[in-house]
Amino acid sequence: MANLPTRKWPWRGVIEEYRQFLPVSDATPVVTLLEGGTPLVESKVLGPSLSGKIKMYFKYEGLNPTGSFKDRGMVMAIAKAKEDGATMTMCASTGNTAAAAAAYSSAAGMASVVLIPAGYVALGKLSQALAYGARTLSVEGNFDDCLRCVREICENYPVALVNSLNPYRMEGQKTAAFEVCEALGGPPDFHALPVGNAGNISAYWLGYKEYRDRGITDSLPVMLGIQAAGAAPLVHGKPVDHPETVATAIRIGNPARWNDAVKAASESGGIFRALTDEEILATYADLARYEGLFVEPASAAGVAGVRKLAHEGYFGDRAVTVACTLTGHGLKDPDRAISMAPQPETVRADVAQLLDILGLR
Ligand code: AN7
Repeated sequence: MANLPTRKWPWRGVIEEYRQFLPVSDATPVVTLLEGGTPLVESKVLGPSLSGKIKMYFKYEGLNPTGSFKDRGMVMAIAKAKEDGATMTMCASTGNTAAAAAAYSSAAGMASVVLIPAGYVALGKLSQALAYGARTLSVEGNFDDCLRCVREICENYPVALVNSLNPYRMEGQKTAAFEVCEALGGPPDFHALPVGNAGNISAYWLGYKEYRDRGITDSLPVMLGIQAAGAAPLVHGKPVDHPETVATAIRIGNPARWNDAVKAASESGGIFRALTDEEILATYADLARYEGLFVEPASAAGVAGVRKLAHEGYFGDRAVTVACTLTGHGLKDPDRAISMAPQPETVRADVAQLLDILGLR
């Protein structure tokens, strides 16, 4: 039987809530912005509209302090870097890692440097890196080029690497799996999420296994990793030299956590699937329109994958629960939202005209 903990309000952030599961001690500085504790929302429209007996849940990670799941891992990476005496952090990023690194570095009194691929970072994320005060360098190259530079610098100079190669990132991010188990009274049957650098799928798998191994839960989910068709190295089994997708967050051709992600899928009996940009954007629009959940494009990939798999009969006829991580907030990419919807009409401040337009008289 599941042996899940109960939690008290107010939420104290992932390090305090999960201290016994994390490599922290009294010497580890507290740098929390009260990340984690995000809602697991049951799907009211998209899930019930699928064939089969699927109960779909959304782990809405856009409600973290910087608007993405990255905060869970970043609080750990930054706390440990501070504990080790670092004064400068560095990361490569498609935007969300940069926002989180910049915020937590500032909160911990450290300088941060973020390398982003020029022209391919959504506006909201760029605004965050700048506002939090990161030294923001726009690199002529893609994410993979940025990460190569960061690795080389951090190996040879006193700068703390806070990409998901940093093991503390994985430790923090695994807490999302704990929360899903606590919300459902056990793990879901399936867990779907977008995969870019492949840290998150690896971290969820760590978390699910840890709760099971400690006897807190008694089963494991099947992990479903969803990539964009133009950036699907894990689906093809080889790196992609020139990754392309409108879901810029997952525009990554050579994921750093490749082996761990493959392990998560194979150990759990799961799969990687590629979805087209059109499929991802259709679900992106539907999540906002029908569920009231505004996410960034990449964040819709997991849900889009589940819809596609359901249409193919992947889940069969038995009753199953499927958790989907919505990794980042819709406000991260306002340009995409605006380009996909009708533009607002300009009207006079005149009630009669408004009544006519709205068909109310
Ligand atoms: C919204 O910020 O890689 O597979 O540099 O921002 O753990 O990489 C972002 C990744 C999914 C993929 N959804 O997660 C970065 C970065 C959103 C993301 C992913 C990212 P990983």
